[in-house]
Amino acid sequence: MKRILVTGATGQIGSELVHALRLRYGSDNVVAAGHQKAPQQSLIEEGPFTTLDVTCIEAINATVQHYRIDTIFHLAALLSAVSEKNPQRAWKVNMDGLFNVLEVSREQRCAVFFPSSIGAFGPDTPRDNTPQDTLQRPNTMYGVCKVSGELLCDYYFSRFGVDTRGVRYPGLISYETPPGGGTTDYAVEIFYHAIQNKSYTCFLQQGTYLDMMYMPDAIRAAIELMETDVSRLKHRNAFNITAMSFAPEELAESIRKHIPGFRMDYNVDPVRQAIANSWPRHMDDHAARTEWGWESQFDLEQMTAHMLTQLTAKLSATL
Ligand code: AKB
Repeated sequence: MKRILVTGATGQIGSELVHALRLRYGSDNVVAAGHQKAPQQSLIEEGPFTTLDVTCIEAINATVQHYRIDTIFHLAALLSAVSEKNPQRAWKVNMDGLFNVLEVSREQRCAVFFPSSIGAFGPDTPRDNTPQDTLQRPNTMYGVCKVSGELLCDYYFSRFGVDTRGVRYPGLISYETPPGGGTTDYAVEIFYHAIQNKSYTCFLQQGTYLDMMYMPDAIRAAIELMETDVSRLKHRNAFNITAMSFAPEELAESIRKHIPGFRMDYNVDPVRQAIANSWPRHMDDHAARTEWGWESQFDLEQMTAHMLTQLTAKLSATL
């Protein structure tokens, strides 16, 4: 990786991945690309930023040629709840976007990182210790796009030799950029509400266990996988990775250790609850551990403490 393009750079993962890649590979060598959302000041100040619509293959091609890109982290996508509201648009952005990136990468010989998700699984998948290779019949448009994306990445490697790699991310928790329209967003929102109001109304019901990860682990996973000597990889795409699994009431309890008066009640959103009910409770990530040494660093308590400290400073609040 010498010259890197990050699509979806203004999003939850992108904004932090760009920063980490720039520290590692040099600011001028990492091009941040966003589309509709206004870019954070730091994205523009730190290095090159461009506007890029991933549904336009000519625009991707021009960007890759202009900046002499050799690696694309393709993050531009709609999240699960938003995709359910507008499945047609989700297909266009999530699938056409990926297809365009892979086509340009085939022609321009770029490596590609594609983030799949726990959303690539469905109600028939074993929900506990979800195996790396198992039944995948998702019943959401987001999931259909993710599982198709995993297959498409495998295909572009086996058919055209494109160096595609990727992970299945769990719900991601971060304080820099809020997620927009996911099913696991409650695990981020809760921190803002805990700090600002000492109470939160959760849209998933008690007992909804889902895999989760703190953003520093997620960023490290993407970079480590792309830097791994490829001869170590048996799988290339869609590695299960996880760091913790908890239900909303356990996250609330963890926050209460720092904010004793914190209250949580529930107003369940049936759409997001149905999506969550079709996802794994806890994935088996031993393939990632053995093939490229994946290891998480933040558990629930460490993540909660770090989130509260960072977000309190960001919001200029006191606990
Ligand atoms: C979402 O909730 O849509 C995402 C995901 C788990 O892929 N955070």
